[in-house]
Amino acid sequence: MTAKVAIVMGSQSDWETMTCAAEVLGELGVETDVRIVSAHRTPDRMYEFAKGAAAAGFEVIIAGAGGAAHLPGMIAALTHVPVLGVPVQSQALSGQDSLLSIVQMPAGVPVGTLAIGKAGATNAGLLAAAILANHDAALSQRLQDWRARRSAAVTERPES
Ligand code: RP5
Repeated sequence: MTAKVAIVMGSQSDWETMTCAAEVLGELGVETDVRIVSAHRTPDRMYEFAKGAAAAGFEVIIAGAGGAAHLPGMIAALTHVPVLGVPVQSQALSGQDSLLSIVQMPAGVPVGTLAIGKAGATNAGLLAAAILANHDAALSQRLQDWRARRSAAVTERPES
């Protein structure tokens, strides 16, 4: 089976964040293809990946980057495969730069932008699973079970 979800990131340093997307998708039994693809350091690799994404069978691309985070937008410009952008928390501006770089796409080239950091990466994974679940009943059930377990884990009152 080939992976339907690609997780790409601009740098090895983004993996600490982006591993959260891979982790939750793993829990849901969704295979991922994880790569480092930098828009400014490996632009040819980025172009080749994005142009070939649909033919490679990817149905969702999760792209994480920090700082002047143009990777998700550039990938979205090169493919019609839906792109979920994860703003990685930068040191200089705590990820606000990443967030604004990713979220402010001009009309016509959408990037579904998540929260800054690990919460965003986890939610990108969950959204990717939900998208695939639209045509995968078994995955849909696993996702619903996952959510039900999370709800069941919340106690009614705080434990002392
Ligand atoms: C961006 O610059 C990457 O996405 C990363 O978040 C940030 C810092 O990269 P490194 O200097 O750690 O390689 O391209």
